[in-house]
Amino acid sequence: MAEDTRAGFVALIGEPNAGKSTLLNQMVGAKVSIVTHKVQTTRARIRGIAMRGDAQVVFVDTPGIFRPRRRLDRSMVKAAWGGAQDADIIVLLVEAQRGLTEGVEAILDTLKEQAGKTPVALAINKIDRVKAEVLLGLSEKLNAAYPFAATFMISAERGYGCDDLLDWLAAHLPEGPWLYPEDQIADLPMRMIAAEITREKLTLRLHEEIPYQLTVETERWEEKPDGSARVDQVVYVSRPGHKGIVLGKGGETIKAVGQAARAELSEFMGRPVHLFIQVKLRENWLDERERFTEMGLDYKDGD
Ligand SMILES: Nc1nc2c(ncn2[C@@H]2O[C@H](COP(=O)(O)OP(=O)(O)OP(=O)(O)O)[C@@H](O)[C@H]2O)c(=O)[nH]1
Ligand SMILES: [Mg+2]
Repeated sequence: MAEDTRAGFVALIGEPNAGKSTLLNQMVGAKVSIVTHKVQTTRARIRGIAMRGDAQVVFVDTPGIFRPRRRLDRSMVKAAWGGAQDADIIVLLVEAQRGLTEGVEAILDTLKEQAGKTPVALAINKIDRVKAEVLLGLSEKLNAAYPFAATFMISAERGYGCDDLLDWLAAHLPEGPWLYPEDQIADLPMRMIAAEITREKLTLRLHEEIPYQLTVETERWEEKPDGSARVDQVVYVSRPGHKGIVLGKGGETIKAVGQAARAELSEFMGRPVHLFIQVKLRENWLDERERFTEMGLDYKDGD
């Protein structure tokens, strides 16, 4: 074992839609965490692993931090702060065009109480969307509001500034042995990745509150002798009217979702997948402990 290796956890926190999952995927070089243009896409902590020289950087993608209303929302926000607390370094993502919002101020207040000795780096994201002049002022304002250990201007989507950020993180992690095998890129069971991919396709196709009222679970995973896999999933919806909407006219919505999810899952695994999705009404799923456990959330956190 090399003596001068480094390793540790880097928590990505920020408001919903700041680009945390996009950044995790960019750093890992593969799509590990789902991304949509909608807020509150990520529901639990998702680990993605990047190697940089002698350092292993374990990124922890977290749900966006917002003012929670439902049990699920409260569990998500707790999971985000839990990720920050367990991390060696915290990266706060702030959207360049939105700037120092009330939501960001609230996050800074909690960081002041809770970050303790954990260094917090600022990453101003989506710089491709604003003029350069805006960035300097925003960086000054944010640095006046919180003693960040470093500031980076990035585009998680295009990769701008991401190398510098990764270099800095790698250099600031504690010395120690790597935490995962060198070639591992994610720490999430395959059945959960599969469920997340389907939930992404549903979120992209369905409108208004429907994506927030459903969950996807992989119920069965069967390896076939020919190297393919059969995957059975259930979409739970909480309202009687939602089942028909998720299915679509003549089942066309769920069919399109299934095709898109199957294509992505097959590509991720590098082999064929046969995906079967059922839609079930389960009015109380948002109050069921087992559903939270399946998502990787702690039910008690919602109390
Ligand atoms: N233009 C631009 N868009 C970006 C960039 N990074 C992320 N996005 C977009 O911002 C949206 C939200 O990205 P996500 O990565 O899902 O954001 P998130 O912070 O994980 O969101 P939650 O999981 O809901 O908290 C998506 O449409 C991304 O494509 C960027 O650097 N530039
Ligand atoms: Mg996310």
